[in-house]
Amino acid sequence: AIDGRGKVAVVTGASSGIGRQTALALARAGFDVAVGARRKERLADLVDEIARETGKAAYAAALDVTSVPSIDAFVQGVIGHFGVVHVLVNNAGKALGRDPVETADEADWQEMLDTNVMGLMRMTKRFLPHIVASGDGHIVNLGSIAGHESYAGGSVYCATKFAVRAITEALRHELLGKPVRVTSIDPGMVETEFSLVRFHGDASEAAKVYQGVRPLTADDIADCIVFAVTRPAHVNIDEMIVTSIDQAGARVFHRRG
Ligand code: 8X3
Repeated sequence: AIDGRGKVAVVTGASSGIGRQTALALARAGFDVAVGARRKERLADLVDEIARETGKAAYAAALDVTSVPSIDAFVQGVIGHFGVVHVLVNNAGKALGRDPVETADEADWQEMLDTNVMGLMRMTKRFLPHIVASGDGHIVNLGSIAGHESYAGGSVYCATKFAVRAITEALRHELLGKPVRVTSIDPGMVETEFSLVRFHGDASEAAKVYQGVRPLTADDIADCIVFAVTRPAHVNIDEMIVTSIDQAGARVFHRRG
């Protein structure tokens, strides 16, 4: 494996969950990291942890991927700081609600589309010239098993993750012949704030998602991302679908007791 020394990696949605653990894991693998999230105060603790463990000074800035001015300021800040970007991990994303089409909240639909699709597109578009110019670039999109199979109550969330899969594939075609790899990491159930966010803060609904199963952890997915970005430059990991041993596909779980 090639380590991240001399390379800069950007991680969005880094205040918690998969984004946070990925930033930490990339720093451990030798990357310089730039992290963004809406909850900027939560990034301070991550920056401290990265410094403590790796001696590296991470760059942290506020980022709301649904806001064009916020994206522009973030991109400018990162480029101003490091001058180059090799790896972009498009992690910022969310599910909101698990209601059928008939009763689901349209504002939730809009926010998922804005974050998971438009946010990812805008970040990619702006960083892409820098990633190409790095000479050894990599875009990692966080898809989902929900980008392969839909389920009741998941119409728009699944649509956003099907969209991420389409975007990843299109990018791989567009970037063929350029020094940029494109990977999609597609997890099943991972225990993070994901379900608390999905159920608008309802902790008992969120807990039911993980009841009686051994869910993946954010670290399990961070491992996969680090694996993908530390292969030799000619090796493109196209897609990794990763589930808990207690999950078979998007809808089938093995629950104990
Ligand atoms: C998260 C997986 O199954 O909750 O993307 O849709 S699932």
